[in-house]
Amino acid sequence: MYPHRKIEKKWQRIWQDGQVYRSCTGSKKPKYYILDMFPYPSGAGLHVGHVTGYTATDILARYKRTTGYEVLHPMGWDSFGLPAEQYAIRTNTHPQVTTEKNIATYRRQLQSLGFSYDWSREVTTSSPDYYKWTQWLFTKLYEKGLAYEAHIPVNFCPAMGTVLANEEVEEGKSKEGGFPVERRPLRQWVLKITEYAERLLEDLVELDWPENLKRLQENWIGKSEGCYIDFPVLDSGQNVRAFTTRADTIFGVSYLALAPEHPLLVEITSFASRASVDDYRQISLRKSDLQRKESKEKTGVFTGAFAEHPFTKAPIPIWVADYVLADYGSGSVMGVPAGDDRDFAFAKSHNIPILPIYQPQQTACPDELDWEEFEQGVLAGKICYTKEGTLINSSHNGFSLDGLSTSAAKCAVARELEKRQSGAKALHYKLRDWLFSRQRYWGEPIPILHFPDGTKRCLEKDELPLMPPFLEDFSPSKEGKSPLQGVPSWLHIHDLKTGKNAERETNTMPQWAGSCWYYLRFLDPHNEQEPWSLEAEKYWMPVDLYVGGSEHAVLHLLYARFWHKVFYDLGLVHTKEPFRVYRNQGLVTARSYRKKSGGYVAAEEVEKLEGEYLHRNTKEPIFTQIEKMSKSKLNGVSPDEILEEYGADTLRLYEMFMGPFQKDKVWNKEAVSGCYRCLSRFYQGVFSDKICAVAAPKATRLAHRLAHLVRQDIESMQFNTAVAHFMTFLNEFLPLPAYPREALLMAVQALYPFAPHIASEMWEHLGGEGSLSFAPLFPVDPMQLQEMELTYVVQINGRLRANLHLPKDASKEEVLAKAKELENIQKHLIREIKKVIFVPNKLLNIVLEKEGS
Ligand code: ANZ
Repeated sequence: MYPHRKIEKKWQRIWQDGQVYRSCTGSKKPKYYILDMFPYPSGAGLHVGHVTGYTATDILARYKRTTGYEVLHPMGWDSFGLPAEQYAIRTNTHPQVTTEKNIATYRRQLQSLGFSYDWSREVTTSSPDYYKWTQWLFTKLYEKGLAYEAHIPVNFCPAMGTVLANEEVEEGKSKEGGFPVERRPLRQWVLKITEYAERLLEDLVELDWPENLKRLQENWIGKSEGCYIDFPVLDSGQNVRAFTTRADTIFGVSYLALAPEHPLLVEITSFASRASVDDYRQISLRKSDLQRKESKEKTGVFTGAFAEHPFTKAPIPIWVADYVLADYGSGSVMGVPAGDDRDFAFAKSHNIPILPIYQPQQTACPDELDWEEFEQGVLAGKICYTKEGTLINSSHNGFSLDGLSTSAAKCAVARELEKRQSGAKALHYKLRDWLFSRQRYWGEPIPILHFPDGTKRCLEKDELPLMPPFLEDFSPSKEGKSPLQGVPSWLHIHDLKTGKNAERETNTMPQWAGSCWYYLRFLDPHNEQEPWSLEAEKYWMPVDLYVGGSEHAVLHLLYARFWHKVFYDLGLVHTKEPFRVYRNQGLVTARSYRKKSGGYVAAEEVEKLEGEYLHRNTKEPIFTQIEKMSKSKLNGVSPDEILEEYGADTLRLYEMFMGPFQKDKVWNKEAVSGCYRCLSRFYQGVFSDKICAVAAPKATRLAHRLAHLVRQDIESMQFNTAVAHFMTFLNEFLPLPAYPREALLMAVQALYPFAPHIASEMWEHLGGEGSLSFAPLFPVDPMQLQEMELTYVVQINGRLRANLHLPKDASKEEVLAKAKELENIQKHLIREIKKVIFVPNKLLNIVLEKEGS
């Protein structure tokens, strides 16, 4: 209905050939750095779900340019790492080859959507001129003592032949691929992210990020304040030191439990218990932390040893139990069955006494229990009480907690422990150091040389990039060795700098490495002397808006914040945080079709008969479901399909019209054509003979109103309502007898960030001044917006008492405040207000207390 192919090609060529969206470092204008999460270029290409975020940021980038900002809007490829390598293995081609091919597809797709990226700044994490600097930054971390080697039990995935970070494992399986994961000790590189735990937590406060996302990071860091309590082991000079956040429960301790890895275990285990403890250890060490934490059954074995209670001096049995984790707190627990669910379960299955220490609070009684039953149960040690309350049965030799509240008791115990020198205050974080090595081919080689005498050194800047050898066979070995170990000519070298023979490190970095700093490389992507210049950093940082998927809430965003803080300490950046504002895009979902016998089928293979879905050929019944778009579920829609039929502007408009940006949305192909028709109608209007030079009041008012509403919506990222305003505008504007040019130019400008090709074509046709991409916005005349006031009905007890003229979308509070100013309302407010019912943009009903109440 309008020549979208011709128009879009034309403008894309103009933008690309003229490098129109190149951003200028150090310009006099205020800067706006708007960043997308760069994709890893998988073989499947983009689907329309990926495009929502990119469309939103492009709208903002284009809009900001017209409001006078120097905008940096870059794009690149996160092309190292597991997904790229897995794809290469599946298709039996070298990752270099597949990566290049996939990047070309992604670039073509993004360019055909008309995104205004500064393509001169494109970066690729797997290219040597990029990873040279990833390696160099690693050496900076190493020099700062933040990278170390350790033999640690790691999550090993035999199917993929690699180690995975905790974050890459879910319920004992690899997140990527769903393969079983087991624990194995391996020499690894680890980054000391824990040294930054407190700052990573503290600085969350100043970030404009969704609250739920901040909570996720907070929980991941998991700060716990508590204390260590020392329990002297009988007949040995040793102490078992337990970390607890509940020192108040000290009189409820009836056993101690050590993690199977605990160094004291061998020493204190009695002769008689040695065999059983040993067997237990062997079994436990094969389990992952997650399995150990989440197993319902709390297993364990008695060591035969006892420790002394610090206050009562009673002997306390010491057990080994694998629900106790080696690397949290001190790797041991003071067991309080009456106050902790895990300890309760453990005590029950091993016949350990349960010592009740709390008088429960009635408010803590669960709904399904009767209060009396609950109270009796807690007091008899038959029900575990994990809430706060008043302490009982907690005194010995003049030291008493009885009658104290939980918090008062915690303080009293801490003080007493200090006095007796049998404990200390302690702070713990759940956050673990970051396992930073992988036994893979397709990653940045870690730039370290090992010498025969056990010393090592980092490669220097002039020795980087350290490139991996070109391997035909890059599959991981089943023993967890890096494929690089199989290349002697690369592995063994004579080091010219030291004159010694050396062996190269064969581990590579995880896929997160490149994305920890890409936002900084965009600032200065061709710099050959340094990863970025301080001058560029000073001008552009921090990122003003970062948009991405919620799946990166913890990993990428935490790792990048960590590296950034290290850069800050090194004087490489001037802000403490990289991403000032962050917004999540909602998922795009679509209907998927699954056969009863298993396996998904494409929508084209399905027919609907009398409300039931059947496989077109076999007539087999089909289950349908709305799920996240993905290639594996065959419910992904390629932008290419839509581009061909309707063009980029329609796709962009529809992506935004689907629903609120930050909410999940369902893709509906039929609705795409509605957006296309809307653009066509506007196009026909603009290219009709109804254009006139004289202004007309209604047309002017409609245009100002549209401009005002759309700008407001863009600023608050409510893109769906902006599109709705545009549609309303068309419905009211197109029937007018004549189209004043000024009004049309204003409407074209409002449409531009959403549908830049068609808008540019119209701008040119109407003789708009200069390039639409940079034309300053027409000022909105507030006089033209008066129509935006609405009449609100004000009732008291359901009876009409007044009408109020107030701006559209006034809040309940605003309307109520205004209503209270009216005489006729004041007169009727004779009793207290019981409640206020508010129907936005319509009505306020004030309900008064009944007489005499
Ligand atoms: C006694 C106690 C009594 C505890 C009670 C809780 C409730 P958060 O708050 O998550 O930091 N703990 C300590 N070290 C552990 C380890 N290595 N593995 C498993 N559990 C460990 O958890 C702190 C609590 O977790 C500590 O407080 C300890 O149990 C347990 F009514 O000590 B508590």
